[in-house]
Amino acid sequence: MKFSVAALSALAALVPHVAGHGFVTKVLIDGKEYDGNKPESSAIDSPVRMISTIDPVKGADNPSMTCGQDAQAAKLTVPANPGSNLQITWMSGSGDTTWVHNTGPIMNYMASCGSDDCSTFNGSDAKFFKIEQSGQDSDGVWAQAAIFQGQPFNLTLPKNLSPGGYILRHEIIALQNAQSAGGVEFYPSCIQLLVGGSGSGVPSPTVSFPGAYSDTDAGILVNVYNPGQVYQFPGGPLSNLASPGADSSDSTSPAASGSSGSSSSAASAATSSVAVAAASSPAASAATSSVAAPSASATKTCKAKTGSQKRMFKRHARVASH
Ligand SMILES: *[C@@H]1O[C@H](CO)[C@@H](O)[C@H](O)[C@H]1NC(C)=O
Ligand SMILES: *[C@@H]1O[C@H](CO)[C@@H](O)[C@H](O)[C@H]1NC(C)=O
Ligand SMILES: [Cu+2]
Repeated sequence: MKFSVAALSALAALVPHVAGHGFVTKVLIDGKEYDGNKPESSAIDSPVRMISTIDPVKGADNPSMTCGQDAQAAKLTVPANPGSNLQITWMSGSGDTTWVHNTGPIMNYMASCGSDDCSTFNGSDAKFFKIEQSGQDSDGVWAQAAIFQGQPFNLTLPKNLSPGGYILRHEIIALQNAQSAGGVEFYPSCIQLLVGGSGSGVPSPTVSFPGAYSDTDAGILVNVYNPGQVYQFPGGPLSNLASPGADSSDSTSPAASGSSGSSSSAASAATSSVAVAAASSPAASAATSSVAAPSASATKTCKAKTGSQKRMFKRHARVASH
């Protein structure tokens, strides 16, 4: 394993770093599509708060942990309902390259904007409640690997949300360098939603960003390449409003702890689509096995000769590069 990590790092040094991060380029809400805001351009009519750079947020105490790098309120707050289905697409570079990281969790939080429609709401005062978390399946493949393959992330809003304005804080954490202090990469992105319906849920517990994470949390300063470890999600437990099944490979709940990394039944349901998608094409399944652990198989994938595997190899090298 030492050998293959070193080999990947050496290969990664050949690849430019600049395309290595990214942003939310698109969100579908019950089938209605909205473009994201491209960093460093003029704000468009979008519900996605605009960030200033595709680079990751560094440091759990960084004010940009709220909604991403220097995030500005979005022009739109768009309709949604309790139980709405969202598809969130991440891209890298200037929005033309598939997301380049495959290691680490995806988590989703919401916060009420109070009497505000979110258009001026400052998320640093918000009380966020966790509605979903996705980790690894029983083979160690992270939910993020599907984003790496170009799939959107699918999210169902809680069924008992009270009506009103909400910020959805959707977050990818990239852990490929998280074994070193400060190596973790945070990618929060906020989407402004006006939730209708007649729900009555009062969320609990709630957390703040920054505040919910610490740089030394077990899920933030972590060597994900340690075999057999159970990932500990940061940010506390799922809130009472989270849907059943919103907890993918939860390692923090008593039921799942001590289960040596295997998923709960809800977790298998939540991540099975990843495995199915991976199995459906040889290129994808090569990618998945290469991302599960940087082992001998990853090195083999990198040496493979087909076009798609070569492309995967290039991306894989970038993944390891930062
Ligand atoms: C939000 O509030 C924080 C803390 O008061 C402040 O530092 C930050 O600049 C505010 N953000 C915006 C976008 O107004
Ligand atoms: C999300 O749903 C879409 C549409 O059904 C599907 O194509 C995609 O693979 C799903 N994403 C994941 C990560 O399962
Ligand atoms: Cu990156």
